[in-house]
Amino acid sequence: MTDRLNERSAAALPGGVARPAYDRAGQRIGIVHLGLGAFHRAHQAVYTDDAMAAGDRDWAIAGASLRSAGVCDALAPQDGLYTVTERSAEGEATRLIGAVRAVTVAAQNPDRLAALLASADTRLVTLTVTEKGYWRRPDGTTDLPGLVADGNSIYHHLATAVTARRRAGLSPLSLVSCDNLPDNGRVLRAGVTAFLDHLGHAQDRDWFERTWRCPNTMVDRIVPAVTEADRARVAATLGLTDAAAVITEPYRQWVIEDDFAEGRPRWQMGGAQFVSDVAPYETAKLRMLNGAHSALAYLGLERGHDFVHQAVADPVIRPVVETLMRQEAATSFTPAPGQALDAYADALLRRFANPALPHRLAQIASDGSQKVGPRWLASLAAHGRRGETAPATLTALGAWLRFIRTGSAASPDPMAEALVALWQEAGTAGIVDRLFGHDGLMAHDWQPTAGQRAVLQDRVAS
Ligand code: CS2
Repeated sequence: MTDRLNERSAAALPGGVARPAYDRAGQRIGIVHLGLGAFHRAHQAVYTDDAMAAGDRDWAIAGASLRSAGVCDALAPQDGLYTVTERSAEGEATRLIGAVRAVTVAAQNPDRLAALLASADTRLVTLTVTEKGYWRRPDGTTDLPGLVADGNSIYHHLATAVTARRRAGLSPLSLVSCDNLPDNGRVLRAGVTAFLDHLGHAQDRDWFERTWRCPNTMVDRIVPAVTEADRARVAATLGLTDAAAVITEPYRQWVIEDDFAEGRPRWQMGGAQFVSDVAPYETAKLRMLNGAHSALAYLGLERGHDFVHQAVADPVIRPVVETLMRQEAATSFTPAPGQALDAYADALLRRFANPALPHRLAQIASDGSQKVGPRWLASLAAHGRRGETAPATLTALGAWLRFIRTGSAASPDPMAEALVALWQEAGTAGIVDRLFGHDGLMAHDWQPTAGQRAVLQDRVAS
């Protein structure tokens, strides 16, 4: 049995493992993060670690899981330390991350989270809570009854923070959504406002609207779920057990609207880009990367593949995905000046092909009802307006429709039950209209033209 990674044992790590280049103990907590999953540990925490290594102070992270205690249980005995291993065909590099200084679980200890959010040192909240964590209905409104019944939504914690900070005369915060939603900052702001309204907290709402900041961001890094074999390999590298290790690709990107209430770390030291308008980057990422990912997931699973690198090498699937990215997604919006979408597509195909980083299609196929809107439907709507069909995207959508017919235990979806019931009622002949036709369950993002409808109907049946 190898020893566990922690402050003390880390001193003996092999020289090849890079370590925090700053005094951890001297850093106060400046960021509270909601959703302490692998993506955060491989992304925002790494940029923050880079900023602190470059000399920034007091931006250490207190991470909160909303529900599950797994990550907290893994990180607490490790003093918040964990490693990030980047893997590619060229080899791998492992680095110790020191940015996370405290961990908690909101469902078990809401008061601890409230105290962190109401601390005078806290200046930022970052969030990775997945698409469904925003409680958006298919029509774009906030599902107030749903989140009120849940009782442990991001909005509960953020509204408590607004109230506590206003009453204590503390500074406003910046709320930085790092989830794959278009206009993620605006969506977050709308949800917090709606919940404060629901609570009847007019003064808090007013203060929040005037002073808090919710910049839009685009985040990107492929972070497959860690396996037992990964953990064993990391233990061999470290000579220590790391129960919170993450495995990822060398690539990472973070594009952020530079709109903060009380400063921010110099995340640019880790390569983050600050821009005035994130939209073209966010749209390219959602429709090209994530759009291709979801297409690979549903088409790939149907053809018996398990991983992204297998599906993208399949000669039946690859042309569909290339067309979806280059001819449909990339032409569905106006890029920023100098944004080279063809080169972006080339780079994405190379990243998807990385055999050193097996990425499960079932992981990507989960929560499809929350994902297909921004990934495919918005692009279909743009093409429909021009009288074009976008057949590759419709092929992918057809595969999703077949996928949700029976639901999948390996790829859960918050709307699974409703979708299975709809299929039972509507059958192959009716499902397209019941979902996307006038008054359809998902008609908000896109209603097909007659031409698109005919193609989709044909794809569902095939
Ligand atoms: C993936 C994303 O699981 C999914 O739906 O498409 O998590 C993807 O790997 C990241 O957005 C990459 O930045």
